[in-house]
Amino acid sequence: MMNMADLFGHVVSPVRRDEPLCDGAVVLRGFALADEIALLQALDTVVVQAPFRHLVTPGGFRMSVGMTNTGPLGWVSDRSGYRYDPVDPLSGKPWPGLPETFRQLATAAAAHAGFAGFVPDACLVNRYEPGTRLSLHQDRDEHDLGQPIVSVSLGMPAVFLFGGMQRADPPIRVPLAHGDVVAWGGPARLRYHGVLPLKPGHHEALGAARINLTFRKAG
Ligand code: MD6
Ligand code: FE
Repeated sequence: MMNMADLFGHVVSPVRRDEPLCDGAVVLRGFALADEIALLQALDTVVVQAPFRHLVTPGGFRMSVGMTNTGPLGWVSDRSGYRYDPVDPLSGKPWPGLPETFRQLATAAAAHAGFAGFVPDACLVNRYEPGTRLSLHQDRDEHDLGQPIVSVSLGMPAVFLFGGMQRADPPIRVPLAHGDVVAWGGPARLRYHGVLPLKPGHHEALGAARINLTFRKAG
């Protein structure tokens, strides 16, 4: 993270900007930058306990995104379908506990976006390498679709596709960079979305990877 010092050498907060995407969805530019070090440290502790793995879709395709989870519930996919599970199928143990920095960031971002009182019980961690993509989908496996989703981008930049309520609705392209947060809910909650294939590159903190944290209230 680059901290900008003012003329007197005081460190001031990183640039933050709010960019509404539509009714119910907003990009909070740089919202996670102030917590960068703590977030990356907490991420390390999570992936040591629950490493990234490539899940299989119900149709039998290996997802190109590497995934893991932290929090009481984890999103998993296998031949039997999609579900939230309190147990990591790889270890047979509960998912790693939700780091306090993660929870605080998600709650603060949601409140800033107009969703006060958001308390996530699931954090899906996605890992992209150059060439990795995420096809258009809706997030609809959560019980209460009245709860928003908060998404934190770390590492290499990516182009987020933000579509409409039908898969065929043409999506807009939203560039997302390290530290950007997207919060969405309400009328936007079931919009189709995805990620274009990651371009080759490198990020100073994470190398040739993009990490996305999506916080949900799943149960
Ligand atoms: C990603 N994000 O940015 C994938 N879903 O890597 C998502 O699928 C997503 O960013 C629901 C809400 C926000 C998201
Ligand atoms: Fe999604």
